[in-house]
Amino acid sequence: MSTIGPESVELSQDDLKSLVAAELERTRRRSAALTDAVDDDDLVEQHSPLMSPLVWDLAHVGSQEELWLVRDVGGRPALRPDIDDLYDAFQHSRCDRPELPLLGPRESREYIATVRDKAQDVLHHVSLEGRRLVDQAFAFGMIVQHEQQHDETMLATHQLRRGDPVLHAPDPPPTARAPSSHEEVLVPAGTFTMGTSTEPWALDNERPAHPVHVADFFIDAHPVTNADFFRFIDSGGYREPRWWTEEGWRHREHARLSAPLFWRRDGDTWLRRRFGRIEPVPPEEPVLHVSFHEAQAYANWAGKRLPTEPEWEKAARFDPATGRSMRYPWGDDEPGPERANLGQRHLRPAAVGAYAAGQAPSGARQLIGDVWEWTASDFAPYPGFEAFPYPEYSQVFFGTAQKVLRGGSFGTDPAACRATFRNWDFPIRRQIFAGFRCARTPSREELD
Ligand code: AVJ
Ligand code: FE
Repeated sequence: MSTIGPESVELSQDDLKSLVAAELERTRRRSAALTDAVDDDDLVEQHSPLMSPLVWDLAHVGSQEELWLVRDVGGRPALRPDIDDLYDAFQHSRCDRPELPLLGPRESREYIATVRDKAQDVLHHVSLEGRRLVDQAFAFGMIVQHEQQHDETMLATHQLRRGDPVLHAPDPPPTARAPSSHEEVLVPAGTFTMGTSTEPWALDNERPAHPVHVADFFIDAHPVTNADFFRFIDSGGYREPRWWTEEGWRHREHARLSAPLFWRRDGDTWLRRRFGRIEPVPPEEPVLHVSFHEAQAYANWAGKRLPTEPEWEKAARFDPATGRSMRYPWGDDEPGPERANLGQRHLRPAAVGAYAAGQAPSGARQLIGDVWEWTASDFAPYPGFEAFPYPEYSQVFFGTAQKVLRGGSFGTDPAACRATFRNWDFPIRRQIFAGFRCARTPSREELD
C-alpha cells in the first residue's frame, strides 16, 4: 500500500484514514525537526528579507490546517479567529512579518498541536464521501502538501541563516559513472497527455488532463552541473550581455550577479556555503541557487534553450511503449531512496548520473528530486482549469510574472512531488533549490 498518496486505487475508508493520519504525523515530525534545531531567538529572527521568521511558517501551517480541516471539513468552531489575519500570506509580505504581534515559539507549538488534535478527531469522524473537498481525503492531502511546502521554505531559510551547522544528513550515494556533460536524449514529435484528472491529491493547477502536441526536441539527460557552470563563468558568461535577455541583463547589473548564490571565489577555486558548511563547489553536482535569468543566459551560451513546460513533462512521464503518461518517470510507484533524491534525506543534490532506477523512458535522469528545474514557460492555467478549493493557491499567480519550475528538489517531500506537479517563482529568485537542464530543437539533418 502507498505511504504517500492514496493513488488511484480504491482504498477502504479506514485504510485511507490511517494513511492520512500517518502522513500528517510524518510531516509534523519534519516541521518539528526544522524548528527544534534552533533556539527561540533564532526562531523569531528574520534571516533574510526574502523569508518569514521560522516561527511564522510554523504557526501558519497550523492556521491553514485550522481553516480547512477543523472549520471547513469538520464544521467545528474556530479556535483562534483573532490570529487569522496574522497568518494570512496575502495580508502581510514576508519582510513585514517580524514586526507583527506573532505567537511566540511556545505558543505556536501549543497552537499547532491543539489544531492537530482537532484535525485528527475530524478525520476520525468525517465521511470521506459525498463532498468534493473530502473525496479521497483531498483536503487532508492538500494540508499535508501545504505543510511540506512550508518545510521546504523553512529549509531554504536554514540555508540563508548564518552560523554553525544545525542540520545533518548523510551524503547521497556515489555515482558509478560520471556521464559526459553533453548527453542529450531525443524525444520524437507527437501528442501526449499533460496534467492529470485522476491523481487524487493533485492540486488545481495540475488539472485537467489534456492532449498536447510537442514537436521533436532534444533534452539534456541530466541537469547542468557546477563543472558546466564553471565554464560559463570562465568564458565571461556574466560579463557578456549577448547571452542574456534585456530584462535578465538589467537584473544582472542591478543585483551585480557574478556567480550562483552562496558561492565565493577563493584563489582559483569556488567555495560555497551549504547549511553552515564552507566547502569547495563539487563539479559533478547539478548547479543550485541560480535564477531563471542565469539559467536562460547559460542555455544561450551553450547554444541551447530552456525546455518548455510541455517538453519537460513529456520527457518526464510519457511512455512511448504504452502511449500513457505515468505518475513518475519510472512508472506509477511511489518514489523510494533508490529512485530519487527527495524529502531532505540528504542536504544536497546527488552527482549527475545518479538514480539509474529513476530514469524515464526518454532516457533522462534526475527529473524528480535533486534540484527544481526552471522551464521557459510562464505560469498559466491549463485549458479547462478550475480554481479549487481556493483561488489564492494558483489562480492569483497566473500570468507573465512567474516562471514554472518542475521536478522537486532534495528538499521536496514525495507527498508534494510528482511528474505533474507545478511550482512557480519570480525569474530573479535564487534562494529556492533551483537548477535547470537545457533543451534544443533538432536540425533537419539530425532528424534524417
Ligand atoms: C507552490 C511553493 C509557490 O510557497 O509560495 C504555500 C506554495 N502556497 N502556501 C509558496 C504555498 C501557499 C507556494 N509554492
Ligand atoms: Fe502557505
